[in-house]
Amino acid sequence: VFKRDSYEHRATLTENKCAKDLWNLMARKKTNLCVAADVGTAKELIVLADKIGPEICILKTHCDLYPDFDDAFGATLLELAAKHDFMIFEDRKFADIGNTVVGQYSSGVHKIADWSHITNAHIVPGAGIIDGLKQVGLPKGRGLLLLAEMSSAGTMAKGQYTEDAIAMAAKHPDFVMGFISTRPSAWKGAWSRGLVQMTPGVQLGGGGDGLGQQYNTPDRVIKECGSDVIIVGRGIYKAADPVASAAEYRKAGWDAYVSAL
Ligand code: 5BU
Repeated sequence: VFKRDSYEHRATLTENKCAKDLWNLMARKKTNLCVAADVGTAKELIVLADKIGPEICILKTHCDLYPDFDDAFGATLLELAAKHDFMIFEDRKFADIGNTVVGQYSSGVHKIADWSHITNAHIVPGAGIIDGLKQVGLPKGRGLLLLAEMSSAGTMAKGQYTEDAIAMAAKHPDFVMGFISTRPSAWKGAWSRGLVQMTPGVQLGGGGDGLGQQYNTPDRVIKECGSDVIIVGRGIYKAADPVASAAEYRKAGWDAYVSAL
């Protein structure tokens, strides 16, 4: 078991507003469950978010999946986030040069920076991508996750690449709020405990999906892999009863965290 500090304590170790808000939210609401709401339409997403909102700390979106995305999308989600006390994470995985991501993050069709508290980026372009996203996001109090590892089979994000992500995060403690990771308990490089570790590829039954996704159980992700937030998609929104399933994942994630303190 990877021993950890409480979420409350880790809130005091970050310089990023979003990370501080998230640590405090998780402690207050007693949930470390992020739902990946990869449903077919924005309409379905909004219905789902209203139903499972009480169970989650974060609603993760892929806004380019929804054919009915419109200008009201962000405001509607922000209302639900306030109503149910959760944060929004657009899983955009930015991957371009600084100048291009400034436009992709702030404007275009989706105007992500206007409504998403959290977003993420690949580090493959080098540190300029962080400078670009930070120019847009920091004045709005947003937070950035770096993809230090991925959950998919054969991922290139490992070894030195992961070490480089850790080093880049350390240079931007005001804006980088944490990582997407799969096994931070095994990392060699030192990283600030104010940073949040979020892990996708979570399902109670384990296994995979035939397209490279690899699943770990909530218990293993939190206790053995050293993560802080479990990200669950199909395990919840494809379940016969998504609300009951969200409650089950919430309990599994929270019990694992409490037992690792
Ligand atoms: P699933 O249905 O629980 O497999 O959904 C996982 C979600 O997490 C989905 O939205 C992916 O795009 C996302 N994801 C991932 O699965 N693996 C990664 O390494 C990253 C994101 Br980064």
